[in-house]
Amino acid sequence: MHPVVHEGQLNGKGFRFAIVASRWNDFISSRLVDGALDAFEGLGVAEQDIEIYKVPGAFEIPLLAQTLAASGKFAAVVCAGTIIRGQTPHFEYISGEVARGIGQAALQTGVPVVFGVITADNKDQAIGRAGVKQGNKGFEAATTAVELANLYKTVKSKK
Ligand code: INI
Repeated sequence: MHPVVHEGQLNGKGFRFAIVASRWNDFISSRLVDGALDAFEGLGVAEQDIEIYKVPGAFEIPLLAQTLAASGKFAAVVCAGTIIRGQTPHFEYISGEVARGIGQAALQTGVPVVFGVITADNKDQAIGRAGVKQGNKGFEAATTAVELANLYKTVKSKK
């Protein structure tokens, strides 16, 4: 049997994307944004088709991501932030809420909202996930966003 397999292409040309980035641990989160921009550029997304929105902390990411996804302006939304266990006794609550909220933003809007948030035990671990290319969670999230933009375009065109 050879059923049809649908997979999103890694071509970002003509799609618009939003990045929601939090400022907590900005020395790491800004590297995630750089990684996302690097991936978008490599996949052919035009600079004018990318908008970056900044929020104070990761806890603020889901609502803005959901609002942007619901706006109909973007093919996908990339979320970038850094939550470090050692910095807060609320680590589990914040991480859990952010992950749940980002997932819910996608489900409630029908627009891909991609999880590019680092949840790490310590600063070194977080830095290790904000390196170059495949070692950068922002790069990975933007690549996922492009793939999903293409996949959903295929799915919607088949209605
Ligand atoms: N926000 C983060 O993005 N990362 C963290 O590590 C963090 N810690 O450690 O507390 C953090 N807290 C702030 C939170 O996201 C909200 O901005 C704040 O609670 C206001 O709602």
